[in-house]
Amino acid sequence: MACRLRTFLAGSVVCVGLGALAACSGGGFFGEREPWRKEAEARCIGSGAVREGPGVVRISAINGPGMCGADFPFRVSSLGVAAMLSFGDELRPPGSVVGRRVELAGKNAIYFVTIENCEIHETGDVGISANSGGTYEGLRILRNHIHHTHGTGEGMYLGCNDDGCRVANSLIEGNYIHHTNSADVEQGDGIEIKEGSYGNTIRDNVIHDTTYPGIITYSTVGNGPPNILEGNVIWNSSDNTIQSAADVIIRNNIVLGNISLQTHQAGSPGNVQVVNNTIINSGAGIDVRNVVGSVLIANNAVYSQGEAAIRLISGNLGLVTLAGNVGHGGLSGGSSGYTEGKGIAADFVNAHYGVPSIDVFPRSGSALIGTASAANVPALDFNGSSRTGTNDVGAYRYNAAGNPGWVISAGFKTSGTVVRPNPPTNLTAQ
Ligand SMILES: [Ca+2]
Repeated sequence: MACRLRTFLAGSVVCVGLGALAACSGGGFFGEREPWRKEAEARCIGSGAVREGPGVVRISAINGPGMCGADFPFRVSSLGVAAMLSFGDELRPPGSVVGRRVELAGKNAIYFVTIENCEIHETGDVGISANSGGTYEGLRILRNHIHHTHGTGEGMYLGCNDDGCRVANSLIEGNYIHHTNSADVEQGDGIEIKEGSYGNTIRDNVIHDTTYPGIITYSTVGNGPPNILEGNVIWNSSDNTIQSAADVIIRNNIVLGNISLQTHQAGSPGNVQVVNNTIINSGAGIDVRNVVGSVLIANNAVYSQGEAAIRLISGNLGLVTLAGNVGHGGLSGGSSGYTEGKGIAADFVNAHYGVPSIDVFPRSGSALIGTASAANVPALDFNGSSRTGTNDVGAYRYNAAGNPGWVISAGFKTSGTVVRPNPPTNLTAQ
């Protein structure tokens, strides 16, 4: 599969100018692209900030209102530069992906960059990073294969510590990330969404064999809407499998490990929803510490071999709502919203406390079928199937004919039965 990196005038100087002018225009929705944008693009190209060449070629105009369209978009495709990949203030062609990382670097801001179908491995540091600019908005990191990182070793490192920069309204979808746990890796998170980042959707990624968490998110610190983690599969993390501080929706994931809600940097659990996940672990399935705001834990299938399935440990536990959870191991720190199931063998087609091969689709007669809290059932399930008219616990909507979707395996998650709506693209950066 060809490695494709596409950028629509990602130079920060240009985009900051566009953003500022968009704000001055009143922020309304435009059905057609405003003429001044074409003029601004032409001025940018005329300034020499963007240079065409063998690896940077002009492609057809992209129709779309506001900042979504581009009259002079470029495709960046050439490989072989000795330095790390870098986009930003200077638009440069990408370097070799093998042995080097992809870095999105800009002093001020980067918007609407797509990194798609790349294989990134044997890196000396993280696989893909976006942590030296101001705000990165509208990134699309799709179907990349990232593995065997080194150094700090994260598969993706998106944003900065303590809201020093942030990734916003971006889509991280369908990537396969594994073995960020080499002996020389210092951290090795699968996907790390740093503090202050907001409005990102991280979905349908397959992540396994990580040193630090498979997916970790921090607080948005009030910058924008929560991040959404959905439809991901994660196993074999040496740390928490999913860890979040605050401002997150975690739904329809299959977690062969645990979910931990806990304080990190400025964030503590609040504005959190953990809904319709399937969690199977030798230890506790869900741990909740230092609660400071609303936490909803609903309709999860949580099977723990040796501990409580759900542990409410510390903070203002009066702010935690539990409803419709089913599992094994019991509930600690709460009194309702959890029911003991029939056991891992009776409730799933073919599950065990371990790694794939595993099939956590509900078995006929499962305690998961029809027992969810109806008020908290999401629109879709792990496969992207509609849950309308159903009421099942865990990541899957039950189907008597069996799992209609992808079988969990060490590889890319192939598409479900419907295409989920993408995050908004008609965005105006401030
Ligand atoms: Ca890290």
